[in-house]
Amino acid sequence: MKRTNDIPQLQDICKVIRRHIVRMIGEAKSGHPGGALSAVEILVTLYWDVLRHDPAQPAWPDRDRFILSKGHACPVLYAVLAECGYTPIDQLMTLRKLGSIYQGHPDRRFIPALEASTGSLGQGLSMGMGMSLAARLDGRPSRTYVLLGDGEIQEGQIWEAAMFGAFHKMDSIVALVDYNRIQLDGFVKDIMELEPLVAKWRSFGWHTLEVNGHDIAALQAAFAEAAGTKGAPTAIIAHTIKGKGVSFMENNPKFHGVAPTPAEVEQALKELQ
Ligand SMILES: Cc1ncc(C[n+]2csc(CCOP(=O)(O)OP(=O)(O)O)c2C)c(N)n1
Ligand SMILES: [Mg+2]
Repeated sequence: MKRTNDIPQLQDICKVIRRHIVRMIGEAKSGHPGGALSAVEILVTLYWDVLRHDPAQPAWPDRDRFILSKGHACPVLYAVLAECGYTPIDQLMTLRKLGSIYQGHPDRRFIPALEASTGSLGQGLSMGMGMSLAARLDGRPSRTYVLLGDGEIQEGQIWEAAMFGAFHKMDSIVALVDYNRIQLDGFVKDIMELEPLVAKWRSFGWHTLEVNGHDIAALQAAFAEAAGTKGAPTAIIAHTIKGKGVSFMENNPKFHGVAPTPAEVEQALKELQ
């Protein structure tokens, strides 16, 4: 892979990733397109520009860690890991098939480059805290980034981890909330409202930023600010659109966990030229 901080180049990579996501889930005939598409700019900015990592040495002890706590969105992570060179691109279309390394939720038994097996929502921030604390105790420079869903953070374990992070001054961890405003079968505001969300994270002692999660320059600035923040963890509330990039999936709760039909895949790929 060739790292870059150039926005047009990163946007081109996002398009490649979105095309993989749509094709993979279409081929599998099952999966979660909406929350994979909403997180594309976040993962691409991290993997191509921000994270200290090296696909040639996945076990490098000083690497930064990324945890996809909202594991159901794994097609975005699989496409990113494959494009970075961690895993085979030519197997992406085996998503969710028996024997595939690309299972329906991320599984470290099949992909050692994953930092965590996820999919049972609510656990990723706690795992990230452990990794961050271990890096501190070992005197390593590693930073930890955890991507959470907005529906996911209705879980109590998230707030236990949030308390831990502030109390232990975990300034090497960043919690990202993919604030696409839709959870499994409807809008967050109708199921269990999170607002005032920024005030919640601040009241838990986190340095808290709000960005447009599809604006790569804004994400780069937020990651830089997080890296410069000492004595407190950073939360980045990323406002996103579920299904981003595919007109009929955007902001449509149906595409949380429904695969596109072959005709819908074709239509989506036309839109993602
Ligand atoms: C502990 C747990 N409970 C329930 C589920 C089933 N589940 C999968 S996705 C999802 C909704 C997640 O919504 P959100 O966090 O907003 O994800 P996104 O919108 O980013 O797809 C639920 C309830 C799960 N995976 N884990
Ligand atoms: Mg959501």
